[in-house]
Amino acid sequence: VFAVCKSYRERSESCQHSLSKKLYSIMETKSTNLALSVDLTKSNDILQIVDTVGPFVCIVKTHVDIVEDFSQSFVNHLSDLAKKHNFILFEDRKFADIGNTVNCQYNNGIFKISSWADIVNVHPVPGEGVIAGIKQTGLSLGRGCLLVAEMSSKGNLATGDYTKAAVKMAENHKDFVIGFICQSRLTDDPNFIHMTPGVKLSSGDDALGQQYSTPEDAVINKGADVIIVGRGIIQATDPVSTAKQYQQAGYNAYLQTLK
Ligand code: 5BU
Repeated sequence: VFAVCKSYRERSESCQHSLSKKLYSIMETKSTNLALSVDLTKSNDILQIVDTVGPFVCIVKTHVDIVEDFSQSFVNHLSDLAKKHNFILFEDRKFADIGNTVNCQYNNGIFKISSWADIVNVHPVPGEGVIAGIKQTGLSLGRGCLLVAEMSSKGNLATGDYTKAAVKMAENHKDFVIGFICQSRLTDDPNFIHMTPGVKLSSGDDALGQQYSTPEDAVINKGADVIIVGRGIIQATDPVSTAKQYQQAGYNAYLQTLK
């Protein structure tokens, strides 16, 4: 077990970024470390599941570019639900270009991501410019950014020195980088939140290289602060009761790390 075995309240006090503080206080208030990855293609389906599962999650993660009927009204509704149920919006855009281009992609086009997403993530592969590009707009809006330091997919290249370099990049931008998408505990610095995708109640994989671990494995062995769950919930017969199961499994695992 890793060294950061602090309660959400303590973590909230020992991190700097206002968004991290907000996230930890949501996690504490709602007793949840569950992020819902709402990978659906119709805005009404997304809004419906988010409204019912919202009480059990601290984050809703989107892939806005798969929404067929995207509109400003969809984003307004999603933001209303974030307020209603007290969760944070994370657009899983994985920016990966030069700073100027990612800044344009963050602000413009149909999605105008910077106007509604509290958190986005970036691949460190282009170098620090990718962070600077997002930060140029995001910092003054109070947004935060996660670095994809490791991936859950089979054969991915985000390992070893690449992952170490990602941690260094994050340390150079503590005012804006609030953590990592990762598969292991990368640092004990309380400023960095570790979020882990590839989580399902039973481990295994899918047909396209996704590799799953259980909530317990992710939190206790891999050191995840937040578990990210997509199909495990959205493809369940009863997404609400399944979300509760993930919430409980994730939260109980967290409680075990405090012992
Ligand atoms: P799943 O249905 O629980 O497998 O969905 C996982 C989500 O997390 C999906 O939106 C992916 O794009 C996202 N993801 C991931 O699975 N693995 C990674 O390493 C990263 C993101 Br980064």
